[in-house]
Amino acid sequence: MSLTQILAKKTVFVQAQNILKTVRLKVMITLLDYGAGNVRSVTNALEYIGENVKVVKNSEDIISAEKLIFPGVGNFGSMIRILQQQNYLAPLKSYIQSDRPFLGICLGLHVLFETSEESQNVSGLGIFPGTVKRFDTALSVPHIGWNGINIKKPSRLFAGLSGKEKFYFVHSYHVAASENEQEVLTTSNYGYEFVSSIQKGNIIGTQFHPEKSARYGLAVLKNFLDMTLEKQMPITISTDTKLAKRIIACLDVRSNDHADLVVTKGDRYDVRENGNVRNLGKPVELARRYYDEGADEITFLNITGFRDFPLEDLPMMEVLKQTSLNVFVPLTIGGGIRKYTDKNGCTYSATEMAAAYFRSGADKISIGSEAVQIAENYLKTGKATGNSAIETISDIYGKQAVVISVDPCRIYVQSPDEGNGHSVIETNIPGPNGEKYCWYQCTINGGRKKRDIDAITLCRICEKLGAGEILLNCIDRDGTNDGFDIELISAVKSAVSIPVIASSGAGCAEHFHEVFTKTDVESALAAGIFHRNEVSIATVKTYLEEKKVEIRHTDTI
Ligand code: 1PR
Repeated sequence: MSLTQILAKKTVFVQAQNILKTVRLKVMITLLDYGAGNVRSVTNALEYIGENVKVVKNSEDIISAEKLIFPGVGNFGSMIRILQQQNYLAPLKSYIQSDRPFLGICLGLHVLFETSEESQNVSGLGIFPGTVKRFDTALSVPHIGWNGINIKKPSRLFAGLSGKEKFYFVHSYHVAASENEQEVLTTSNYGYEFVSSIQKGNIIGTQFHPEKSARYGLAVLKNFLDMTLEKQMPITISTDTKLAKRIIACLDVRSNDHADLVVTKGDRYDVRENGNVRNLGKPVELARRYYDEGADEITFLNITGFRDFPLEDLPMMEVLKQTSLNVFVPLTIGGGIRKYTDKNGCTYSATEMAAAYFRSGADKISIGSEAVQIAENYLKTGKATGNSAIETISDIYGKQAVVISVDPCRIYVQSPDEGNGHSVIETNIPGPNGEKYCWYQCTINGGRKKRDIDAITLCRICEKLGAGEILLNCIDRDGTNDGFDIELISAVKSAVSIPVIASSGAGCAEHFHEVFTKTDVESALAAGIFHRNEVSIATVKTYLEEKKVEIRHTDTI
């Protein structure tokens, strides 16, 4: 055999060996889905980084898994109950006890503990001793948004990162930093220090959602899967992390007169110009653009959802599915979430509609018109029914998944007595007849119908029923570029203890600074200025940073 032939044979042999190695290394990632919440995000994130995903269909899939990820959402007690019903609990425990690679996300971290204050008398897996606790802070709960990490121990999880990155958190319960100190990888601060990731052998839990933490989150997922990585310490070791103020891009979506689904934008909710629905772009493309530009969250509002039936609105579901394929920040969807009877007499609950949105890639749903009707019923009887859309959806998916979208407008009055029992505020923006007082009237069906309930009362009732966040629009300011209605936002923010998203009226970066310094809102949303390319998300963030407002930097990897 000639030297050339020997070399050629050797090359083929080495190539074959490499192929074999790749096949052997390419382990299928098993994903534990127990039916509540958005496993689609995790699947999308894993597939985006080139992994093959298998979703658990029976207990055998857990037993035979080589790498298991458990993205838990919702309520601790109902998670354990469902795991038990599906015969997943014992196989999960024995998988973890065998020390094969496991990543538990959020509730998937909580399950590793003995108990949780969220559901007394329900036992977790007890891999770590201790009880998961409810946040006990004057800050808004749930803790929602992008927060940093304090590195406590070297690990492969944060290899290649600087330690200054922020990750997306959404939770009301946490693991105390004082427990299991040996195993704590990172802590974060929200009122006080809590555990944001933990590791014992190959068992890892993160309180934050890597699948929703943009490119740095994807890097964490990759690091978890790469068992060949050495333990590393990121360069920066911070000691106190800060929650960033979120900048949210909102896409009002509806069909135009040619039946194309378009992003539109109104002036005080009127989306037509010369009789035609304004067309500002395609939903999936715009969402992707805002993700790249650093949006901390993206909201889709199906603005004609009140008259359509969302379960038949397949294009809207498709928008979510397509967007979630490569947008790795939280996605909220609203519009038409209510009980509905179709033309064949079949009735669908609001929870079924929400479930369809979650399955299509939504992390949160927003309820508008239906929330007003739920609150009106509550006011009539003074009692929660236990079966309203707010209660049922938050019960299954967790309160953090339920946003209430409020569409109020100002009603001026000469004195507080003229408010007919509504929450009247004194205003610095006098009414047309010099009125110094106003209240904020709720509307439904995209501002078309006014209701006899004020925005402050609505938000209080919705919080009581289990809502996790308020999206506070303002019809008077919508599309005007005049700035947020600071008086409305301050009044609502001080009436509730859940996070509030300020919306409507942003016209320049200074307006974001104003709303973050004059009120305590956690986030601000805008539509028109972003769609019309008048101000970019990056410009807003740079301005806020110069003014010392905490923001999340757009990832550079
Ligand atoms: O009532 O549960 O079916 O939900 C319908 C949803 O659609 C509600 O959240 C409602 O706010 C929204 N909606 C309905 N009609 C309109 C409309 O404009 N005709 N859009 C509409 C409301 C308000 C904002 C907007 C901000 C920021 N859009 O979300 O994006 O005001 O705008 P800006 O920065 O340009 O000022 P349901």
